[in-house]
Amino acid sequence: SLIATDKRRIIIGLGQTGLSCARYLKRRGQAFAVCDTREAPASADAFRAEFPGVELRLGDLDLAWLSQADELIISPGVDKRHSVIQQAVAGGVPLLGDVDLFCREATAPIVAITGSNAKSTVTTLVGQMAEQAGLAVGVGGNIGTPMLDLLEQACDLYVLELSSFQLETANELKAAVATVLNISPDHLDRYNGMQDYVLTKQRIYRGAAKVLANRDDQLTQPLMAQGVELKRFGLGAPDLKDYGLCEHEGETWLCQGLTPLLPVSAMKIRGQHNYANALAALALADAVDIPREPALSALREFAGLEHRCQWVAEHQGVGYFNDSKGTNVGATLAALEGLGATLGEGNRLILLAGGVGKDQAFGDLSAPLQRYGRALVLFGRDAQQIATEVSGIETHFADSLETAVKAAAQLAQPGDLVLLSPACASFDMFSGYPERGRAFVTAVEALS
Ligand code: UMA
Ligand code: ADP
Repeated sequence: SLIATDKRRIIIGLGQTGLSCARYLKRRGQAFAVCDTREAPASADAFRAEFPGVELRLGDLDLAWLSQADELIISPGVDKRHSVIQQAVAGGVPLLGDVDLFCREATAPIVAITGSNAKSTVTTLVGQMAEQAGLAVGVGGNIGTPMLDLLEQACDLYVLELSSFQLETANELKAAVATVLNISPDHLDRYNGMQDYVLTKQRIYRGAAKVLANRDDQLTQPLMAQGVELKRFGLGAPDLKDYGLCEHEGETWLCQGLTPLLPVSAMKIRGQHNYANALAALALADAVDIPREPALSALREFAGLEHRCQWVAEHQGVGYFNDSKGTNVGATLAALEGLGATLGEGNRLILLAGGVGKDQAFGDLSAPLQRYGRALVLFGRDAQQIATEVSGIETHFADSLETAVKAAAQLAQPGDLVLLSPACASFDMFSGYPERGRAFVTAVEALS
């Protein structure tokens, strides 16, 4: 139970974040209690075993109990607009999240990364750049490892992926460098419109020493930039100190100002969106003085995150890409546009798609397939529907992902790309997109 001599703290939410907060407070010898709005959260037994004697309240939130706390520490998945939480806050109880707890204690510089898309990719890249430079780097936040767990080991640098949920309660982040990579509509069930969502994302800039914004996305520009060193990245030719793309020796290069740094052909990740991600990562690395050589070396080696337009292998001159995470038409459009634009003269791509179509319309795939496609190979439950709605592309059917890969290998010519980006859920054939992606990799490996 709560000890009167200490601050009375209540952790709201018993998920990964709640558990990391509990471990953090226990390490510091501080008392706390925990609640979760579910009657039986999966981690309750584990919690009772790890924290014997600590009060755990389940089910509806109790206003009187929350109101006598000195601090409420809320998990990102819990909506702060919950009426009981709102009333407790109105009564004067401070509400904070793991970001504030983390920033109070962290002594090493923090690279703070948010955005609607590309967070995990850029976070991973900056982490690998720091590793290549020999730094002890802690990578965490929304990407997976709760950030408070990163405090258990000494670090030279922290790289944090922050969701808008986590940023809602972040007050003074004081990052060494902070970025909003891009903004497009998302999570609008949790915000009062787009402006609210944008302002939440912009909280990442609070107290930052340096800020990185996206030249091509006005909503990422800091609203209050006084006294802050501001850099920008974007796809066009950059201004003096900014990051962008330039033509050099007949090729497209990542560059800073007029200085070419790396030809995009030297990277395994492809597509304009990934060039933007590479530029952002490079700019962030520069901002915390990671040396150029290891940063560029990380860019050369990074093959993309698993299941996200991931380069898998080259077989007989054909590149194979796994975008099993492409579970809707929008994601597959991005993958087609991104990879299509990298095709050489006369080369085409073969798209493997299909599965559970979730009542989507597939006609929008026709235009990029006509522009970039050699063939479409369909599998899974809604293959026939997709074939009916997509036009102007040679179409084949396969009864498994394995036979789809074999068919694609037959159809492909040297220099072509084979892309698994199903535009569908996988549940007719797989346990989820990770299993589907692994099946693709296995089938590609079996080709050689
Ligand atoms: N809970 C309640 N009431 C609610 C909602 C949740 O009591 O109304 C409880 C849940 O039952 C759960 C607990 O709160 O037991 C905590 O859950 P949580 O949803 O806050 O999730 P965590 O397990 O703490 O994981 C969170 C992030 N999840 C969310 O923000 C939803 C993880 O991001 C993150 O990796 C982890 O912290 C470590 O930092 C996941 C995610 O889906 C990957 N993020 C969203 C996204 O990327 O779109 C934002
Ligand atoms: P997040 O962590 O923000 O969800 P990821 O790096 O995991 O982002 O990428 C998720 C998906 O977003 C990828 O499959 C890719 O298709 C798309 N994506 C990646 N980078 C960008 C970008 N710069 N702009 C738009 N979409 C992107």
